[in-house]
Amino acid sequence: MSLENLCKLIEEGDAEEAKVLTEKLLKDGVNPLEMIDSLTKTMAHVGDLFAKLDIFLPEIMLSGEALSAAVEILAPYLEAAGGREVKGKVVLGVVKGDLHEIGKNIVKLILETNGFIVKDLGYNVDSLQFVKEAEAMGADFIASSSLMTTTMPRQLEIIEILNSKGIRDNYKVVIGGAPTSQMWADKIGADLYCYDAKSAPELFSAVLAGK
Ligand code: B12
Repeated sequence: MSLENLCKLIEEGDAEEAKVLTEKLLKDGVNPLEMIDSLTKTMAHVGDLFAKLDIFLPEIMLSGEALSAAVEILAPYLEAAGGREVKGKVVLGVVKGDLHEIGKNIVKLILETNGFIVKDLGYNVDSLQFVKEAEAMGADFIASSSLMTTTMPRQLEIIEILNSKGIRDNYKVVIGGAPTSQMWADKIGADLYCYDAKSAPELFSAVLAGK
């Protein structure tokens, strides 16, 4: 049984078998970050099937649940690999109107296991709440996830609120999520776009160091 089999189980939405195989692959020494990469690609493929009407919402939901179940098994293995020094404070959430939280949960896990303190605001988070929570926490980063073209403008809204309060320079604004891009980050004036969760710790540190 290989990583390919695990991807198949996620696609089929078989959470129970996915958990068993995730455990087995980890014991066989497969890198947990490599697993997350492959599973993320599988979910993108599931999304394409949905877009083509080859599958419907219940199937996506089952795949999402299976992926979350696998990530739960992966969590302690990532934690074991993490560092201890505090590298920065992050307010993280999924923007208003958007319920896609799996990617955000992975980002949280990877940041935390790499020495960042993360305040997880959950999903469907009002733009003003990102800002209020960042002020309350004294955060270094405001990081938002958007999975739909219809909710991406909320990432701009967060920056507009910071500008209107005159506190834009107090925070590094980070954006992520499948439909977002470097081009979108440049357009809205975000400090950082992250393509995936794996690269987040290094990129966050570089942006904080002004590199
Ligand atoms: C799973 C899923 C769902 C699940 C969500 C379950 C959950 N608890 O999260 C359910 C079934 C609930 C769902 C519902 C809907 N969905 Co949906 N869904 C998906 C799907 C298949 C996968 C998303 C996912 O979890 N991927 C896996 C994770 C790990 O990847 P990721 O989120 O991209 O995150 C990675 C990176 O992007 C990055 N990252 C993400 N965020 C951030 C943030 C920061 C700060 C950083 C640093 C990095 C980062 O790190 C992650 C790991 O590397 C996508 C397809 C796709 N291509 O994305 C469609 C998709 C996003 N959904 C879509 C749609 C249309 C819907 C619905 C409207 C369906 C409907 N008709 O009701 C509803 C909307 C609900 C809402 N209001 O949000 C469309 C969106 C189209 C658009 N407008 O852009 C997509 C693209 C499918 C499609 N091709 O049509 N969905």
